[in-house]
Amino acid sequence: MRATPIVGNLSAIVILSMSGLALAQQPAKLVRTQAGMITVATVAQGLEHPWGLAFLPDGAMLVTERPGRMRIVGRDGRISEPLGGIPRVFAQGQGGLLDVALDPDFPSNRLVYITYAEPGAGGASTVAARGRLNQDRTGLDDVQILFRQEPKVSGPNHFGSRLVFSPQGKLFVTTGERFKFEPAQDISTHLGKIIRINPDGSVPPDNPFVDRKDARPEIWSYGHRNIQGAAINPASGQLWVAEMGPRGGDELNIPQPGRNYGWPLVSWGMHYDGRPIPNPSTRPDLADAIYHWTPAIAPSGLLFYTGDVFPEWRGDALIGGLVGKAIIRLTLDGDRVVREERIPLRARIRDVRQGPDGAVYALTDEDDGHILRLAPARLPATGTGR
Ligand SMILES: [Ca+2]
Repeated sequence: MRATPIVGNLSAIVILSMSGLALAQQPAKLVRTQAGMITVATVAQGLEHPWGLAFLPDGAMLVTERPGRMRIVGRDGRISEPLGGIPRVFAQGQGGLLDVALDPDFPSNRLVYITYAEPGAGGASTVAARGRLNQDRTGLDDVQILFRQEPKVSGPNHFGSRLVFSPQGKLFVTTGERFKFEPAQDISTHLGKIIRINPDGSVPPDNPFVDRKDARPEIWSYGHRNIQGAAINPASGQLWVAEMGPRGGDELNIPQPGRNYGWPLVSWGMHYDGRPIPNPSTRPDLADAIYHWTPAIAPSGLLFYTGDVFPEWRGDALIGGLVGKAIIRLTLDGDRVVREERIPLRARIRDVRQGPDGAVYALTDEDDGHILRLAPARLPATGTGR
């Protein structure tokens, strides 16, 4: 589908009245979508490669920056100093401080979960940890590692790293195969896997490989390449993931326990050097994607929209596109994708989240990264948008 052009700008005064934000730093852009005109406003900027975003109960945002910092961005757009307590990260290439998520019981326990690339003997690997946000919100206390991907390997690519709580209170951690290909098929490693653990890091006894001596018990599913989009679909309660393909072949999967998602045995894409990955693109003994993209969008960030601000989007999947420089909106019929729309944002989109106000927030993956807020345009009666 062709991208819709960004069609104009609103004055800052209009933005302030629409968004209620005190510190909108530049005029919002107007973008035409199938649901009508929307505004894309910058809530905050000057974040260095922001990666993960989690809303605190009061509407402020915890935001990670890939070089290894976490900050709180207030509802007014004010950006805090870096929080204390963040472990040292492997900040090279795609590595660094990555996702952030709140405990489902955060209001009572103040637990914050993070993923990051951890340096160590052999190279680096993806780690999930948690700590307690202190009362003055200046740092995480008592940070403990919950999951450590093994083995550590060299190279700065494919750390996966989304954190998702299931409705049953289990914690999913997505990983990548660290650009090493075959280990995604080897269930004695954590490379190219979806991990399922209890919030304290212990292994749930109903994980699919707990009884296999040749397997890591934390594994939920395998044969994945690099998963940077993940969310629970509230319609089914199931985990959905958006996964980076090689050259083309980005995938949307609904990972079932113990199943093999095929990488690198099969793919809808090609190797970067143009060599084909053996046909066919899927096999009956492997789980296939429910949807795929060629050319690649490079999906990062996945949200099922449930808010009131965009009634036309309710139940849809919104996916950030790094290469796509857009939010990709998928209309669903059960577990099937029936329609796709691209909402052009002219920036690499790293994460997509729904705010407590029902608006859609996105992070741009740039040296000067922005938090964007998408909301319907409510033009003045004499508006210029026609
Ligand atoms: Ca696959």
